[in-house]
Amino acid sequence: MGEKKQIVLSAIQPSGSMTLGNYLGAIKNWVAMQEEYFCFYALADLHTITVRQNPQEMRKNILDMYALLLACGVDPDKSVFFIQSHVTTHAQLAWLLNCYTQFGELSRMTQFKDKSKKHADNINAGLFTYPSLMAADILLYQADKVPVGADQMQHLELTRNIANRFNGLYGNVFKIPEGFVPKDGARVMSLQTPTSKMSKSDTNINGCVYVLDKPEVIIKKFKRAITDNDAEVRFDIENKPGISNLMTIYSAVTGLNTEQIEKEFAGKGYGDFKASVGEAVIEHLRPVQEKYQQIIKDRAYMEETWKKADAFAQNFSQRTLDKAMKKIGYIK
Ligand code: ATP
Ligand code: LTN
Repeated sequence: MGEKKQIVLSAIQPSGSMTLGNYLGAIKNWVAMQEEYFCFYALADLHTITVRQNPQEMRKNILDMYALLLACGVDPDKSVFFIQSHVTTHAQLAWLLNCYTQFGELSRMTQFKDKSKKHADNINAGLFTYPSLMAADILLYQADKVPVGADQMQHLELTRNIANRFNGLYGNVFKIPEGFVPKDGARVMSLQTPTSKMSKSDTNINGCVYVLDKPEVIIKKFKRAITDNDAEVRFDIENKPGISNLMTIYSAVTGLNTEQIEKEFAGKGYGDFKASVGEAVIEHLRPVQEKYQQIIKDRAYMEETWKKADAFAQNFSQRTLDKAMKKIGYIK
């Protein structure tokens, strides 16, 4: 771990089972970035309770997600892969940043508006201030780059605004981070409503392919994917959102570009195309699924891994928290 490497931070919520969207839009990129950057990756389990969770399921989701990320290739020898709730500085800095974040800014967040509609019976304060906790996650580690799916760019802009505001008042406390959206597969849409993103907390599970879905389930979901009536495999997000989404997925798992895919399926029906996408996804996920089955059985290894990472993260982030508190006027 070279000293001069740029710092990367990203996180994923254990709010359900990892989707193909999370994997292609975010996690594949986490794995790739480990070679070049000093990476902090977190399981954002504090964020998860902004939507009500069942305790037993939550424990299972945390363990599953931790094991699955290791299976995807997050490497504890290269990166600091920790659990957010185990590192006390996150909640602490989030409180401070709440007082430097405006009501109006938070009200404009698309995710807040979407989730308020989805969970109209529980529009809690945490759901509203979710972005200041996310800002704390990032700013604590003086991150240079934050790899996220396209849906998170708005939160990243807000993080930069909060950091600039704080630095404007107190001098250089926080590094101003840059969002980083991968070129391929950046936004995977639901197979059932291809105009909204594939999301692990979605209630329509047919729209969502999970990384741990069995092959027969994956094929079935792709065969049922919503398309259109003009029977031509052509990329056109506006008029053919379903087919374009399938092409995005196919491209991400095969490495073929749009033109090559259009050529491969010229004159063929949607049935053939959907089956090919399903098969390619199954092959792509097979090694990840196999590795997951090994890791999830080894609780001792997982625990040892996160304890080491938690301690490193605590120590590293404490320096930023101490500095911010001192600047604000707290005494030791
Ligand atoms: P939830 O439904 O609980 O909000 P989510 O599936 O939206 O969860 P997050 O844990 O919020 O996922 O996000 C993890 C990472 O995956 C983020 O970087 C996010 O941008 C990315 N991501 C989520 N959904 C997609 C998608 N459909 N396409 C591409 N990237 C995605
Ligand atoms: N809100 C993020 C998850 C997340 C995150 C972060 C991402 C929590 N903290 C810090 C990047 C950096 C999401 O992807 N929905």
